[in-house]
Amino acid sequence: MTDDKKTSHPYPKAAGGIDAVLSSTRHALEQMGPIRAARALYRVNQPGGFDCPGCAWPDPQHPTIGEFCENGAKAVADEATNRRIDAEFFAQWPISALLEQSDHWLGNQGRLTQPMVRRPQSDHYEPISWPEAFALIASELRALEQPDQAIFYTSGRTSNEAAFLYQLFVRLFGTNNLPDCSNMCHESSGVAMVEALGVGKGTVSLEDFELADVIVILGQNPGTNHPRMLSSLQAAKRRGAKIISINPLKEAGLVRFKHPKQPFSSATELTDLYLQVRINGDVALLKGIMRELLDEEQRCPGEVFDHAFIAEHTAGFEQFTQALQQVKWTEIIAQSGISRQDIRAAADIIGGAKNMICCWAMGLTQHKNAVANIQEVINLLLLRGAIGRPGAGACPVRGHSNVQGDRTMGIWERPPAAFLDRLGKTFDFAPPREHGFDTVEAIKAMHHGRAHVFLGMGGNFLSATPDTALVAEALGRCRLTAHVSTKLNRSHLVCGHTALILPCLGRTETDLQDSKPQFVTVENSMGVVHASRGRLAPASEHLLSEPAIVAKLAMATLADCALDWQSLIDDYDRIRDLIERTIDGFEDFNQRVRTPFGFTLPNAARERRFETATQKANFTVHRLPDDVLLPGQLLMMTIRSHDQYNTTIYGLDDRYRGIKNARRIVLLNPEDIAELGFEPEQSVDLHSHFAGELRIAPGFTIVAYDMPRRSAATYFPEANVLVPIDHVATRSNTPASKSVVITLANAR
Ligand SMILES: Nc1nc2c(c(=O)[nH]1)N[C@H]1C(S)=C(S)[C@@H](COP(=O)(O)OP(=O)(O)OC[C@H]3O[C@@H](n4cnc5c(=O)[nH]c(N)nc54)[C@H](O)[C@@H]3O)O[C@H]1N2
Ligand SMILES: Nc1nc2c(c(=O)[nH]1)N[C@H]1C(S)=C(S)[C@@H](COP(=O)(O)OP(=O)(O)OC[C@H]3O[C@@H](n4cnc5c(=O)[nH]c(N)nc54)[C@H](O)[C@@H]3O)O[C@H]1N2
Ligand SMILES: [Mo]
Repeated sequence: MTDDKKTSHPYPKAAGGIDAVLSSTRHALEQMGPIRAARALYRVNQPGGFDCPGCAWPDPQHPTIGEFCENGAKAVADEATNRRIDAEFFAQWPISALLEQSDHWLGNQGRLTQPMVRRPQSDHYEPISWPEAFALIASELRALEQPDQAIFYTSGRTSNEAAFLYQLFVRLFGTNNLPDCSNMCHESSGVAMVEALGVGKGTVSLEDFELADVIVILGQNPGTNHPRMLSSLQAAKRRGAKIISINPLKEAGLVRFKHPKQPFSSATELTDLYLQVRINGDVALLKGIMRELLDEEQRCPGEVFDHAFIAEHTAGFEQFTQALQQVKWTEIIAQSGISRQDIRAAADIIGGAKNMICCWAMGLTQHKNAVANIQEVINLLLLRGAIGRPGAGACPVRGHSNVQGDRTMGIWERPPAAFLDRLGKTFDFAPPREHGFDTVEAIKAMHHGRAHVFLGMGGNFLSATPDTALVAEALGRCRLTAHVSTKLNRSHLVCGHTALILPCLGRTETDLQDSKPQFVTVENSMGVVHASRGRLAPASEHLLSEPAIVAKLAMATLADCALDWQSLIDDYDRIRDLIERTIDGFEDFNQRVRTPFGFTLPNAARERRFETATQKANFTVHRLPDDVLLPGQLLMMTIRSHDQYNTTIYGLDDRYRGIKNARRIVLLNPEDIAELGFEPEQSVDLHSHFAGELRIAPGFTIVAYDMPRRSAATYFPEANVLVPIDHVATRSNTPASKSVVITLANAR
């Protein structure tokens, strides 16, 4: 085999640098051409411009031109592409033939340009007018026996304005069936933090990163998924802060970074202590670190724990420390895979630092015991009094650019009663009180014939959810599936009886309503709400904005609704006025959001007010997880490559991991490969084992990789067929897609 054909290559010495600049330029030019590329990228994350559709990492208050990253540029290029899909494309391509194509190919065909319908039994999408499309959805919705038989999914790019109208429409229609991508993402963080701190959001701002002395990064790969975060980490390091990275893989972006704006400067070593924890070994590791801190505190009372904070602001400290003393070191070391010496080193760094921030993402949230993972992080922060103090706090790093805002707007299948009370009062109706379906429950409801209509506001429900084959059956049983989308994806190809594609404007595009340009608003990962204005010409004259689609759907569906939906669409300020009347923290919304950097929503925990059951921040006690791997079994995590945005595949490389031109790969420890009797570059089938059920994904190439024993890594969404629908996090119901038990078999 020549070197070029091999999937695995040495990985780069540093993340960022000139390669990042070259890669973003190549994607931008390929998709947009030079003029559109320059126009689009000039406006990203600038006051008066649009919010990057990449991740939810906040923008600095003093942006310089080019305030985006390689992967932000790819996200912009993907939306602002010059390529188009029209009616002729769908006439040429039967749905059955499109299903044979890869996700990469589907996404590369360009922007959707007009509404399309797939009639029952047909193998083709054909054009449909907007009024007919709305009438069709309305008639299917009105034909349901109960509103709870419809499902209204949301992905996290939807603006605050669209999200607010959408949840209002859905609740006026009569259901709380509002599952969203958050159910698969940071739901575990929300559940864990609400119980422990009284807020479901992070407690830090970007300025806190300028004051932190130690930053702990768990289960997150910012070099790929939040590249702008590396600038904050670099600045922190240059000030002398320490970084501890906790991750089974040695992610290049956590090791070394070269700022792409200074590609010829020297690289910064980011991580001081890299702990290659076993998959799902975090509870054990965190307990180990806290145990060391406790021992040190007992040796030097008052030196390690923040007793004033603990006494005044927390509950459950005694039970917590008692339980911590019971944990056996042998179990901590076996489960975490980290030596006592390294655990001690982490405790020394943490104990010696005044201000600590803990950041985390999917490596903690997508496990059976995800809520426990996050609550152990909170326990650690509480011991050090590291909540509600400058330079310290909890930082769950969100994914989609407005996933946090969508929740604030009420996209939530379990809305708090107080939210429904206010909504009912503002709009003079009785909102449904029963909790709706989350993502996993929605799949089961469709599969069992308890839900018959699926509407997706963005996203790619089929490919993003676990157990792909089962979800395909579930969607196939619906009377209607309809997707509001910018780009073609696999969810459009697995149709209900009737299926609709409703193409919408993207964030980069001008949104004219009643001949006036509108802007929308978004909330980033740190609770800052700001405006986003698209400036590019829309991909097609037939596109509608998301708020307009929701309003027209509401007008078609809700016969006796007194609300003047059209006037809301004519001027989005009117939507914002209604948000202000319904949701706390949005006082003078229209005025404050017009300031260059927007405004920050209140966050009680940041002010050391804990709106929990005890009115204190709660320590929580968790058992060690009881994962048992039988001989030959491995624990598999499904992760993102550098060339994808969730289910959108930009390319086939994973540069920071040295992978070229391959996505159906499985990363394994070299010793496991040998012990199991396989070889690198060999093709294998992956078998997933859960509760006596077997799921198979054929044809994965083995790649030897520096990672803990008995662990495996594959890419999402290719490996989603292996994630069992019932394998979910306790209490948050998030699919446990980072702990799937697999075995390897010779490829059939
Ligand atoms: N370019 C780009 N940007 C994105 C996205 C994208 O797909 N592409 N997606 C967006 C979205 S929606 C989200 S939610 C975020 C996701 O951002 P991340 O959470 O960074 O994404 P994942 O690839 O799922 O990475 C999880 C990381 O956790 C590690 N990990 C897995 N299991 C464990 C474990 O048990 N313990 C520990 N300590 N670590 C573990 C993996 O090795 C990996 O480094 O990124 C957002 N930004
Ligand atoms: N196995 C496994 N599964 C996972 C994960 C994992 O780590 N492992 N991660 C989970 C996570 S964290 C998340 S957030 C979910 C993501 O789940 P989703 O949010 O459902 O998926 P995306 O791939 O982000 O959705 C992409 C589609 O959104 C549409 N789109 C893009 N921009 C816009 C827009 O502005 N408006 C509208 N209306 N549509 C738009 C395009 O048509 C595109 O095809 O996946 C989850 N699934
Ligand atoms: Mo996410």
